[in-house]
Amino acid sequence: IARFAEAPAEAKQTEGRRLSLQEAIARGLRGEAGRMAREMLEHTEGLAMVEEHLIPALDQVGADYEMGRAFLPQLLSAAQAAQAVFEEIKKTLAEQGGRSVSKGKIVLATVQGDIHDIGKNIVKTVLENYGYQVIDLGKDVSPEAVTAAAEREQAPLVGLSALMTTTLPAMEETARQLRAMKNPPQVMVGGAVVTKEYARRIGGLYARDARAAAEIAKEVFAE
Ligand code: B1M
Repeated sequence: IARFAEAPAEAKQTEGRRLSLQEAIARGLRGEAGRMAREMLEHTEGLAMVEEHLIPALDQVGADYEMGRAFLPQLLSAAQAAQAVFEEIKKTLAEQGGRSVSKGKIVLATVQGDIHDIGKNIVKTVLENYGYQVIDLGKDVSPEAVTAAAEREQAPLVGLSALMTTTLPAMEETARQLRAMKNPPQVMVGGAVVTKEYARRIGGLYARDARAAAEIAKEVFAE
């Protein structure tokens, strides 16, 4: 894969100089990325690291994948390296966060057909960090399972994540089923393919990133 993806040329460019965290993630160097993240966290804020290094690295691998320059195993190793970085960020967030009082319950899921959960997991950690109790249903969750959980938990807010154009219909259907509940919760939607307009169209509140998700939660629970 490296040969066909012209990785040797790239490797030459970085020979003799230190890799950046973004490069370590993009190349799927899990151990290296985790170690660099630990060091950087001594002087960089966790969420800034997500925005400035983790997301750009995955965007780069995603673009290479789309152009046929990277393949699924590389996408997977980059995702694993990103997860190692996020584990380090989570540790520091846990040390800073005040979790003792729950400000309210939020049900969270990646929609049916979609197994991308890195973004959802970031949103979950940030919401927990802000003091919310998050019921995480995981990934590839059916509209019925989301609705059943919202009902069972009596959660005023449900968060849905989708990363693919092909799974947007599942998000729409889930939102539709949630709206049809007797006491419908507010629905917050996010993920790289979701736009403000799309969110409005399906009756959801649009969260661009994890910080925006926390802002929305604040507003919903203040009501
Ligand atoms: Co895949 N993948 N992938 N992938 N993958 C994309 C999404 C893709 C755009 C790549 C590309 O072609 N350029 C493309 C989708 C194309 C489309 O739209 N149709 C794609 C594809 C095609 C696929 C497969 C189909 C590949 C295959 O099997 N042939 C397959 C899908 C399987 C399935 O889901 N059924 C697949 C698999 C995978 C991996 C398993 C290898 C891995 C996922 C690992 C995992 O999640 N555990 C993976 C990865 C890593 C990506 C990319 C490279 C990165 C996604 C990511 O984690 N970004 C992605 C390309 C890209 O995004 N540029 C791609 C970082 C993450 C922090 O950002 O999730 O956007 P994001 O979250 C942000 C915000 O969006 C927001 O907050 C987060 C933090 O700021 N947010 C929310 C997200 N959810 C939110 C919810 C909220 C609020 C905010 O409230 C509820």
